[in-house]
Amino acid sequence: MAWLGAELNRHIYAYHVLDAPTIPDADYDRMFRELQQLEAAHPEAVSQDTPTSRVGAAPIPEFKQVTHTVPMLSLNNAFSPEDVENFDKAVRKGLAAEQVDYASELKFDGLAISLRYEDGVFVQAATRGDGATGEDVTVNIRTVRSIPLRLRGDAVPRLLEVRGEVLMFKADFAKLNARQRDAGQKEFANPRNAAAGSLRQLDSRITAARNLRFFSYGVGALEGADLPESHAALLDWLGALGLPVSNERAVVAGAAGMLGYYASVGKRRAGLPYEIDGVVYKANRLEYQRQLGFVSRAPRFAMAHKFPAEEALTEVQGIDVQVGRTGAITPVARLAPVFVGGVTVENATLHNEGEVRRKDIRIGDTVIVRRAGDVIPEVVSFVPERRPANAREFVMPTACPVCGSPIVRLEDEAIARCSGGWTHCSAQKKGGLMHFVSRRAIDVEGLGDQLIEQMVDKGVIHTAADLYALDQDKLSSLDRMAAKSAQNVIAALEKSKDTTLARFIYALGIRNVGESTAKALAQYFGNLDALLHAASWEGGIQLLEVADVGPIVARSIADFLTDPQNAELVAQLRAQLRWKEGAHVMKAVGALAGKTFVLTGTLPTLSRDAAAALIEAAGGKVSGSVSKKTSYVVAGEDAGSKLTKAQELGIAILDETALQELLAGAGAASPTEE
Ligand code: JCF
Repeated sequence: MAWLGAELNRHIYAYHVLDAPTIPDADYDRMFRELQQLEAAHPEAVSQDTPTSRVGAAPIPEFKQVTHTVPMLSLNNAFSPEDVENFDKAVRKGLAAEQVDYASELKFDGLAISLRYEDGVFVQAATRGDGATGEDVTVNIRTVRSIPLRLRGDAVPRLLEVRGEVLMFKADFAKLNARQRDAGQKEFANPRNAAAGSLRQLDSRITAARNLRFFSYGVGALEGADLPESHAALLDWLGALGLPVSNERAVVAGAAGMLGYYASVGKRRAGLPYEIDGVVYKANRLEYQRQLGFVSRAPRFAMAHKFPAEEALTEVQGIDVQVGRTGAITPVARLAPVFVGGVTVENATLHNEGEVRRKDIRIGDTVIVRRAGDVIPEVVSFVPERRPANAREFVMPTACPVCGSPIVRLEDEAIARCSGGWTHCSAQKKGGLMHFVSRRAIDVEGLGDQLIEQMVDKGVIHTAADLYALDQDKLSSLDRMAAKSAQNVIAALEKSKDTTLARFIYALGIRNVGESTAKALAQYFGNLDALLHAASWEGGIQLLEVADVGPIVARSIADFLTDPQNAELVAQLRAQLRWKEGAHVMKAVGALAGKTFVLTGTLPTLSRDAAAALIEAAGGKVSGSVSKKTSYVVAGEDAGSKLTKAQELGIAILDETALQELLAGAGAASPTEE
């Protein structure tokens, strides 16, 4: 039992703290079950740090209160560079020091807890509560796999209280909400609430299913060991004891160093796997921390520098729909202006009709609006207590508010679309043009949204090709268009003619074709004709050869490029624009590389060309005649002499099913999937 427990704890540490799994899940599960059986038979010998205690336990009636031996502090907040400079000034004054080094770390947006280890064994966990007393969440915290049940190493202190933050990663939050949704249960507004809701479960088996994480950031009570010299060394020490410590930290010099750290974290904030609401600075030397001491409930030696809040409350004054460049109809909440994520927000997306119903957002509701990074603001949820009696439900229009065409929604698609198309619907026309000229597409500098709107409304342009027919005369008929500005627009259009195939493909605004797919297509086909040819042949099956192009994307490309109006536009544009064309080289990479196939007879579902395309997509070659070099002959109904020859030469013969199996094994994209 002791051996199994120690082994399992070692694997848990490797997996959850080091992120480096050491055994297959199945082996782990087998050992785990064996330990559970032994413990059931020998309850007197169950170890205090047994990994089986991590699955949670039967519900408890209530949480007990815990009095913290060393109070859990809060931090003073800084919101501006001046606040940080004043903090540094006060610290230097307090220490009579020229310059001070600060340990800088992330301020995780979770819940503060305190973990108690006696002789290296985890014995208690408590929430922060009011800082003096919290709640006993020991059984719940046991389920957090990255928290060690026994500290590592020989020199463990007699008593150690570790302070840190429990949180939920963004990906786990998204998965949890998807599960809640499927189960018809309430979704959480953000990862912080999800973490809090998961930790404060009287039934710890629920906590066990939620994948909470933990990062340590400090120490409370300590006996039987000396603290290191600095905060940075303290965190290293906690890491060496087997506790999770974030490595997103730095020691920086003075106010300039702190502001530099703040800016660098701010840039990476959206890409971090968890949410943070700021950064924390602490005078790095613990001796300095002792000298500086505390004011009321917060330390003088530390400061939290907050990022602008990403969520705020405001009122929904109306819900309209917007028509995107692909005709997508998006419900948009019109909001009472609110400052969130560093800007004033008046509109927030509700994504689609299903989302409005699911979140049950009504006109008149008070809602949580979220603006994270540069992502468009969205409505997260409404506040039930503040719903007025006259709150009105949103009604999805049946006709496009811009062109009046019917709004259609395909089965299985969340998005409703205007059926007018860009030729009919000026919203789509404008959206398509704005996308075409945008910086990452054809890049026409200084041709703004308002100008495009005006030109479409006045009928000066209809398509992207019309842009290149603009002249001084046509432009000067527009409002706010001085001769100089008109010249600038013409010069920018001229300059934009030198482009790349990838930019051109992206600029077309084909549904599901973003920048990276456009690049992959340009790279694979090398020239426009090869792409057009692939798109027009067998429903675009050849497009599947391009990495990352699946059946849905291939269908969008084929539909777009074979539409007569789009084809004409492409022809007009290629006459205006210039890019370097390359050869279309078929590369023989993939699991069937080096294998030669011969097709004969009629296959039950695949045309000969489609079968050949699939084989080539997996790197194989298709040849017309059977020889000793042939790897496989694929034979269908009415196969003739090629089949006979293959039988004579003893070459492997496949039917369509066997071919499909071979392709599936080769990981080739199959058009019958999805
Ligand atoms: O990550 C945090 N939310 C965090 C909170 C980090 C810290 O270093 C803290 C804290 C709260 C109090 N330090 C103290 C003293």
